[in-house]
Amino acid sequence: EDGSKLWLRYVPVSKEIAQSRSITVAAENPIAVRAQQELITFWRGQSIDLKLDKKLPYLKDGFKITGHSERIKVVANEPVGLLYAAYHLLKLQETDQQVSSLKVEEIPSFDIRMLNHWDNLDRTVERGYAGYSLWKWDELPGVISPRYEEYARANASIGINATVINNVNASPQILNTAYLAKLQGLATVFRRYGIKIYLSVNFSSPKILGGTSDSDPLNPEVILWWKNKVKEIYQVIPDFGGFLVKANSEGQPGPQDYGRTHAEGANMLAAILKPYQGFVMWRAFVYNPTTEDRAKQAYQEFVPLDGAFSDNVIIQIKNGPIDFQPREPFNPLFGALRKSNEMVEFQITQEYLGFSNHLVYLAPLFKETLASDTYADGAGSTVARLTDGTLRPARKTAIAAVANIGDNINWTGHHFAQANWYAYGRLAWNHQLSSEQIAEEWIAMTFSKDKSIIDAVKEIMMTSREAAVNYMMPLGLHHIFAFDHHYGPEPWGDQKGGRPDWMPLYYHQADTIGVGFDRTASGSNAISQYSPEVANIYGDIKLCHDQFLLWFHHVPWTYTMKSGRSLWDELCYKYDHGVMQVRDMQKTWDRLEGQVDQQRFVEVQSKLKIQAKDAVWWKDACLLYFQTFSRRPIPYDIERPVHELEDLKRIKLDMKHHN
Ligand code: BDP
Repeated sequence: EDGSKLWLRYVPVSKEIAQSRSITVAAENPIAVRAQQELITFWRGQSIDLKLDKKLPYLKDGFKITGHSERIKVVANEPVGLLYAAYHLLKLQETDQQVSSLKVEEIPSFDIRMLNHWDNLDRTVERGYAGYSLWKWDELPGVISPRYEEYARANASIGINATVINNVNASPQILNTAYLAKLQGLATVFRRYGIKIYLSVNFSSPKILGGTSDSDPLNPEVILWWKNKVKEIYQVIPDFGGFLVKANSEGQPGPQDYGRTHAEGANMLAAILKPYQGFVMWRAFVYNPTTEDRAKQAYQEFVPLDGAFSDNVIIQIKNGPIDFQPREPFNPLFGALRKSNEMVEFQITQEYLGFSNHLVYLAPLFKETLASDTYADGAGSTVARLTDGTLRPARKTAIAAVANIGDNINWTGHHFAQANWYAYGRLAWNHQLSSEQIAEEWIAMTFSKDKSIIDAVKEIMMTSREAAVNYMMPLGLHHIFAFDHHYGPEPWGDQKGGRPDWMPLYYHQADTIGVGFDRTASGSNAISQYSPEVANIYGDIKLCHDQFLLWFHHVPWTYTMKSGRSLWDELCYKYDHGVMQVRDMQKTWDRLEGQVDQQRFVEVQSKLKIQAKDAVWWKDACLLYFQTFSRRPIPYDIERPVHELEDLKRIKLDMKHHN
């Protein structure tokens, strides 16, 4: 049990079962035939008829299942809908749900359900903690690793239908003719599972690859280069999805290098992709080391461009305004862009959540953002409804997340990190599902169908995200991790010569009075970027939820919290609680010894030990450091620090070798 099978543990049926029922498909299509094949091999129940019905466009790539004990009918509007239905049926089977009378209709929440790989061409993975890249460029296209198909199948089983296979910090070489042949090899495998390939592109590609004089998006020579390149791509990959672009961000080139706007850059590419039905995902992750609050910069950059983007451009926006922190308020761009397509970008890889060492179930984080009410179009304008087309019609709706997948035998480095890949796919398919429901499905398919085991594992998962927030950055603290690797705590960090907006001091603003970033009108006024209904709450120290308090306010150490404690005491209790939550996760897991397979039991147990030690490390580092400002005792009823602050400051991890 090395975890390589993920949640796909179906067992082939016996000959007798196979002969006792029929699985038919009324379509020639290879994806439809694959759906049939999966069911022939693994379905233990009654006969099934799969059928395409082009008269049901409202289903999109979803499906309808009706059935009774003798026969099940599956109808879909697209072949891939039949495949999704097959996995749906197998999920019902694997989670012991009844299939004797079925009435199911599933229509996906988002049209484009996408993974973003941050994989480099040398097979290292930016912020990847599960080994090297899955894509073996040196062997492609001659050798097609069986893992490509396993990857595609796993994605299809949860409804993912799009993948950006390379890093947003993109090498221009990905567009080289030699690489396009390799991509064709991948695309051929993915296509069988209804997955489209997209590419991250470097905005300077024309100049670097094509030798044009510059990469100005208005330069006809540059436009011609892109036209030819796009044509070449579609010749080898006719169903190519489009481009993802990180421009003028963290040193990447972009249209602003030539005095052009993000819209001019995006629209140039969009116009070229349009005849092929291609899309441009243009990232809003832009900020510069200016005096302006980093949390405000993307909004300031993009809101003035609202209305200028073509209809096949989707602005891809990180869930929060800073950068995938354990907890952030929603990004104020959601809803504020009224005439542009918007999509959420989540991060599944745990860059700021303990890498693949910490067990942190991310469904609650994803749901928190999706359920956030922006009030942009009145009450109920949640991030989910603003991006899924229900409030604002869009040509295509989309959602993306940065993958946590590598060539590690268990795919994601931590057995439980698989649950985050799974949960993301399930929420992209149906954002109404609850975190608990998704956890239950995943546990039943991955570990055990035993109710008491499901309950215990679910308890661990459901505690884990809040635990991580508590032991890392409670009460709205953010960005206080070590500057280079982002693993451990470094609230004291002020790397000489480094960008001020990459330093923890910039974000926590601790002094002898208090701690926290004043983003109210008396400070950076970032709250003004939210609708008044939201700003009134975030901006008022009395109304602001504890979880965002230090995100929006500089709060005195003596301030009385809702709990009645002082801020300082509350902070101490939060860190301590986080540590205790991890200890409880350990206890619950240890009780499962003998009930889950030994290999995964021990591997998870070892990782939980690291997590428990790291939680204490975070707690001690942050409390001892902040205590130098608060000059108050750590409440005597909580665990005493076991480290010296000066020792912690000396820890230097070489995280480059973390993989
Ligand atoms: C940050 C990562 C960096 C990415 C960047 C991005 O530290 O490696 O390139 O986001 O999303 O979180 O572009």
